[in-house]
Amino acid sequence: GKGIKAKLAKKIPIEREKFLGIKCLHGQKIIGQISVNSVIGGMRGLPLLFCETSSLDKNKGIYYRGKLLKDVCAKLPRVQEGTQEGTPEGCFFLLTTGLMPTKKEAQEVTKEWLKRGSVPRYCLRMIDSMDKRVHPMAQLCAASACLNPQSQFVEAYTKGARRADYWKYAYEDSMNLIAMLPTVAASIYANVFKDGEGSREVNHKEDWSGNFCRMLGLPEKDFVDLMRLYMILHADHESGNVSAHACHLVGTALSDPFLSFSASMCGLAGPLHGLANQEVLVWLTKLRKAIGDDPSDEELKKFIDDTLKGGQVIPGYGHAVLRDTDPRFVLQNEFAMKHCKDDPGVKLVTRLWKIIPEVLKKLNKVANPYPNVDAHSGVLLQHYCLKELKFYTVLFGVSRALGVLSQLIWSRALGAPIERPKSFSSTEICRFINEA
Ligand code: FAM
Repeated sequence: GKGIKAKLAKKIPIEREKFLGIKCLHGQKIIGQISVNSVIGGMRGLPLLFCETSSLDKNKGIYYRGKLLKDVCAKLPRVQEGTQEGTPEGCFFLLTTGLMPTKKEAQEVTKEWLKRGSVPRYCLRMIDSMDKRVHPMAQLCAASACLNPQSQFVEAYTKGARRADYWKYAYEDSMNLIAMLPTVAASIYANVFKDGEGSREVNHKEDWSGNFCRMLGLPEKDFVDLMRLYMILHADHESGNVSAHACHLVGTALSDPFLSFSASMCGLAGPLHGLANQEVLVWLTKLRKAIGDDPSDEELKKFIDDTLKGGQVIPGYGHAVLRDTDPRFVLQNEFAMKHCKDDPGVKLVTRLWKIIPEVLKKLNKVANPYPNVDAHSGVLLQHYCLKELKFYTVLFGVSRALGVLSQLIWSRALGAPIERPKSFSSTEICRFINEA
């Protein structure tokens, strides 16, 4: 069979068998320990979650379906004429099915999304009625949630569908939601920043990213390529980060994919998660104002020192898991070197990549002194004239949909039960401590 659904229909029964086997034979095996710190410290690093689509290795980097991100980017088929990047459509095929798509298979996903891309009028009316002061991320959350009357999952569930079939409806809803996201996001952008000026027409000659960029009013070929790359790089990051976990958690209540994605975006909107890319640009802007576009190494080091002395962190540096330069930073830098190496912002980011780690290492406490994904994305978006910082997290969110919804389909396929960990009061924790 062709297409993602056919591939899933073949693979899911096999994976279910495997799962059942693991559960029956090894379900009681202990693979971790829970400390008091785990309970009160955000469950950091606890081996608690299941994720089939992607994984992180602290030294080797990020894997999508067992393939290093840089190989994923190199191998995804180039679909449009003249493009240098693979497509997010192909990436979604990989994340859901675990298989690298052929060119034709990636094109099929594009066709599917074009077919499903028209946003119901009532949803666009709701977006249009929003006050401009509502943050673009809050608008994205509202818009995704309000699409819930479209849910085939809700309809099937209400009619008493079999549990074994839930994934099929989760798949349909996810495909429809992803297909609609460029129009939803571009409408938010037009309303908040361009007095409502902008197209909402889906052009069937363009792919998902091409349509998105054109609707944003930025149809330049290289920017579309950047968008393809950006959408691939930000898609998936295991299942323990806030946006992925929020989607999964809400999904286990059998809330539909529109609501689950909305919850995911509420989490991405936080300053410790999706908002960090914005802070990098704020910091770089301050730096350029203070010491200019072409400062000496000494001036840069002093500016970095002053930031640290002021009690602030260097935004875009460090990572909770990775212990080397974030591959997503490297891939964006490779793009920048190909397309806009003379851009002053790009030059600065590239120079800082050498200088900041040396300074951070001297603090003797930073677990990872190297840049993360957020250190680079802003200057690239600025270069192509997407200047509105408040919109950057929406781009991240559109991309993240690919990962969290792939995970959601698999959660329904494997019958992930409702999440319900046990909680303890401080009195109970003290009792544990006294008993230990
Ligand atoms: N600049 C200065 N100090 C830093 C630092 C940085 N970029 N990164 C870590 N440290 C400090 C950190 O504040 C801590 O100091 P204290 O013990 O005095 O509190 C110490 O180094 C150890 O922290 P860590 O173990 O290296 O980092 P964590 O795992 O606790 O936190 C980050 C990881 C990403 C939150 C942290 O590195 C940070 O705040 N970075 C800057 C902000 C940033 O870029 N966030 C975006 C992360 C991105 F990947 C994303 O989620 N979108």
